[in-house]
Amino acid sequence: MSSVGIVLASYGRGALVQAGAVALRCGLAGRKLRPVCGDRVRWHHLPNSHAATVESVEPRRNVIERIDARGRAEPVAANVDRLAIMVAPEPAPDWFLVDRYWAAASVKDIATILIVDKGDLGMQRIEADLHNYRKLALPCHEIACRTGLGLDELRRTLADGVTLLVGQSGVGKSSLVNALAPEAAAQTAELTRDTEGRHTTTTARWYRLAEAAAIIDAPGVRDFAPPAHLMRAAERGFCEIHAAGAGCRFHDCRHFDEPGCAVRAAVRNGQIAPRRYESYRRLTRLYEQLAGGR
Ligand SMILES: Nc1nc2c(ncn2[C@@H]2O[C@H](COP(=O)(O)OP(=O)(O)OP(=O)(O)O)[C@@H](O)[C@H]2O)c(=O)[nH]1
Ligand SMILES: [Mg+2]
Ligand SMILES: [Zn+2]
Repeated sequence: MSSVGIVLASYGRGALVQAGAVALRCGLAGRKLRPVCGDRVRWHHLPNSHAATVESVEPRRNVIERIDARGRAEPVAANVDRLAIMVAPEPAPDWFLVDRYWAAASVKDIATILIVDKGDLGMQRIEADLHNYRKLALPCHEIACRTGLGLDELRRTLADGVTLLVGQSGVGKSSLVNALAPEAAAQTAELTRDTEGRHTTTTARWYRLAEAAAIIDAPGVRDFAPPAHLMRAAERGFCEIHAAGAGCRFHDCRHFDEPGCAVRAAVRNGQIAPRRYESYRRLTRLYEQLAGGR
């Protein structure tokens, strides 16, 4: 007899699976099985034993991957409905990281929102960048986990579907998860007893928010980028650059130094924020380096 459960967290040689009301530590039936946080998996109890095993991974609707330093794709979470990128006035935002996350989600047609935490510290320092993202139609939610500001409205936004929460270390992702899902701390405590617990800080975790809603607290990886096979597509993630690119002389213009480039013209006349253009160039160069290094 096997049942289907959701992977709350995955480790090298096992996974924590939501099995009815309990979270169950499971081994993996085969070496090739690679369950990811958010996966639906078939699992069963071994005969005459408390041990449980993941048999198979159900087909995924999508998977969010990042590339590691060597350019290899590494899955972060599966079956995601929404990407929530978190920033705060402190630590100072890495906007390049925000742009890469947004591009990765756009490529996969996953809705993206920006959550701006620590409203109690004041938003002046980052207001200009926030203004630009709002102009690009990226929904921005200003909150403060510490005071509760904006949390009710955010709760309504996250009331259905699975949200993957990403962002730099220290922006407040886990604070938000604890504010939205009060039982999250209990699940955390349980995980620390896992034999492979040393991996938990680098592992995404799935928490239920409501009957039809969940949130995944992801580790604050700095080198996140969409996988290289999505390189051309990633350009589409920079919506304003993609739109302006329709006016370039060459249809395969990279918008670096080609003549008749409408994107660089738009940057010069202020229609495209130079910082966003710089993000685009950095991502493109990163891919070229990775391709050259193979
Ligand atoms: N002033 C202020 N501090 C906050 C707020 N929300 C969270 N913090 C603080 O920010 C710090 C980091 O919060 P975490 O929730 O651990 O950050 P994180 O994004 O989960 O970090 P990693 O797990 O390392 O990726 C903590 O000291 C929190 O108390 C807020 O609204 N205002
Ligand atoms: Mg955290
Ligand atoms: Zn161009």
